[in-house]
Amino acid sequence: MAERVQNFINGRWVDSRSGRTFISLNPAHADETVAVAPDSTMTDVDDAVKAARTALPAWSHMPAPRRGELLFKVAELLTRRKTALGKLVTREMGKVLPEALGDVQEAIDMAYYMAGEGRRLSGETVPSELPNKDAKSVRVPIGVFGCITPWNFPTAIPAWKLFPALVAGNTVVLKPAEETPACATKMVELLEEAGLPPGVVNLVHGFGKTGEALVNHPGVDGISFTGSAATGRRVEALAAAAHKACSTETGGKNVIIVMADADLDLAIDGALWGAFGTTGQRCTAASRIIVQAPAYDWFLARFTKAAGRLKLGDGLKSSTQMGPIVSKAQYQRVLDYIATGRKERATLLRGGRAYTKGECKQGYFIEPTIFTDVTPAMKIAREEIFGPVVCLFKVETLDEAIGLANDTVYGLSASIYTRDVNASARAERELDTGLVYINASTIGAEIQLPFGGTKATGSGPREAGGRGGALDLYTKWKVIYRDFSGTLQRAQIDKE
Ligand code: UN1
Repeated sequence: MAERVQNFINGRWVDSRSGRTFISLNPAHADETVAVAPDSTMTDVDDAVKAARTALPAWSHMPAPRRGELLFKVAELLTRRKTALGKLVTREMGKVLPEALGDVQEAIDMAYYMAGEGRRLSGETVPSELPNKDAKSVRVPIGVFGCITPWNFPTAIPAWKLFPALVAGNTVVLKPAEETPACATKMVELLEEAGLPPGVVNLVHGFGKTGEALVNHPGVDGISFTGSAATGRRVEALAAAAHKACSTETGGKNVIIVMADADLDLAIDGALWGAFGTTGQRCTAASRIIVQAPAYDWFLARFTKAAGRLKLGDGLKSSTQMGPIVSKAQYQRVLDYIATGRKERATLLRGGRAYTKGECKQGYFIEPTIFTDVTPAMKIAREEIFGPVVCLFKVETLDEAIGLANDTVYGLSASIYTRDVNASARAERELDTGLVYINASTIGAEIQLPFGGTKATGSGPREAGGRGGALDLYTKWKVIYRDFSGTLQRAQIDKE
């Protein structure tokens, strides 16, 4: 049964003023509509931004621990609804249920973590150089934030953005991906149920033009975007031109290095999880695997065999190991990349086709695909594919592996499998990525540490927790000097 979802503006559920709608589908059964959602216009965005601006003074003045308490409630509601929400994630986005539950768990973890920030949000007090004067720095909210989220983590990524923004005292307008409007709506329903005041969180559904209206709106002070590299560049340019705070998290061309001395069975498990987990639709997915020569043939044979055994199907079935691609457009895009790889004369070792057997004929399934004989110049070696497609490379030395790993415009996640502590230390230092894993796959970042990458992977402060994480995006520093000497004291000048 298709669900009718709405925008949420100033505490009320409303349709778009345009009256237009769009639908989201179940990618495992594309004849099943999951939700009908409003296709929002600039006017709807304007209504949402105005509501967020109106709500800002009271929300930003509420003691941060009280804002944190509301997030604790959100965490509890999310925990209670985890199974239902997880099933919805699988239906609307396609990932297998255990991963969908992990998606919701990541949102729960972020809610608890950021709720605790309500009692920290700390700045510094430092001594003044003058008598009878004190000095401190405090974090203050940026204002109204526009948050634009992707479909691949339809509950976790809205949580990464909304929860730190809210605990820091910002108000928010969320524009979720058009592929997953029902998941975003459930998240916002939970925030409403937890008791957030009207206007503090607003939701506008729609496509790129809705997102662009949000980025361009003069009432928006900051933008947080996760999505494609091309759109990210555009968001960065628009935000910079208007002096808005901005963080983008975009593409990756993540890599696993397998040294010959590694625990190779473990490396196979990590490679399968990194390349084909979430059907390769993670920013952190491994799309390049570099194997040292003595282990190459063994690795190739085992990896190919294991990939061939993965069971494709509806993610709600417990036997399924790999779900569909999220949409027809993405499905076509991945198939086009596979065609490009063949044209570029890489060897298609396995997979490479749409999978239409049995129950999969109505869905957007693609076989786990492995290319070898890939040169670093090929498109499939350079561009983010965002599907179950992986390129294998053979190298002789660690230097060669690190050089190849860094030969990309992106820099999100990299991993090395080795038992050699010196090799792991060199990799840790020299891999130019935001995340480095030793003896673990490229995916599975934890929320209490900053998340993001180098080079074209994005710009601005990192997402998620910890020092150097999301609070640096959602707050700005204010420094306060208080002179209680009752005299004119001239810093730097009155020193004897
Ligand atoms: C993403 O794909 O955009 O590290 C986020 C991971 C997850 C988050 C991925 N915790 O794979």
